[in-house]
Amino acid sequence: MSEAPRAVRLQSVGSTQDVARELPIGSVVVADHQTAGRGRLSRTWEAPPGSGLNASFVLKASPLLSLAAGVAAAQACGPAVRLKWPNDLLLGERKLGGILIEVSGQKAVVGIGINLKWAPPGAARLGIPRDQLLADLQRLLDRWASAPAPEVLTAWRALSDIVGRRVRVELPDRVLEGMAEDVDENGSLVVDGVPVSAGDVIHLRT
Ligand code: BT5
Repeated sequence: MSEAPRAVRLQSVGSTQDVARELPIGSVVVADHQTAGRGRLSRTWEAPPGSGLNASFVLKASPLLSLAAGVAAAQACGPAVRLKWPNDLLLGERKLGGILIEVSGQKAVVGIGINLKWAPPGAARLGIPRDQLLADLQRLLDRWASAPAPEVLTAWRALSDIVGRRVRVELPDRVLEGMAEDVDENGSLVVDGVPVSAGDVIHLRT
């Protein structure tokens, strides 16, 4: 018999990702504060206690989950929020939130951080109640994680303004500059015909 999903609320934790990793698919972990919140590539996610949403959702791994999670998070935040590949949430060109996906086997732990009452200098925040955002996020993640790939790609393209722009992509081992042509069915960004699966994008002015 498979284990039942859990909803865990914590006051303080190192990272919600590490608690969620041990739980079955369908579980969610939310914390008021993370003492070691993390971003991608060993970077730090900063948020004072009670200042934002720190949540990790355990979902079934799938190739387009990263884009599906981005669409769900952007829609949960409201119509002004846009996506920057791979998965920054932007409000007025400033970073409002981020998504970290860690996969092990069949399981993907989707960590979402969104600034609500506080944001670091240069970043954005959204003045909405955390629990309402969490409920919307949960509903939209379920919907988009099981949506057909063409629908996810269409929704992601509509929420991002990257396609058709010149970009510089900082890859772990090199820098690539060119035209962002599309996102493909693996969630990769296609730059001058080359699919890129991990990196940071800087939009260049034309
Ligand atoms: C991300 O990484 O944007 C993914 C962040 C995911 C955080 C969630 S919270 C729940 C779950 N548990 C965790 O431990 N993590 C997840 P990345 O694209 O690597 O961006 C990290 C960079 O964003 C940092 O190096 C800072 O420059 C910047 N940053 C840090 N905290 C921020 C904040 N609160 N708002 C805006 N930018 C921030």
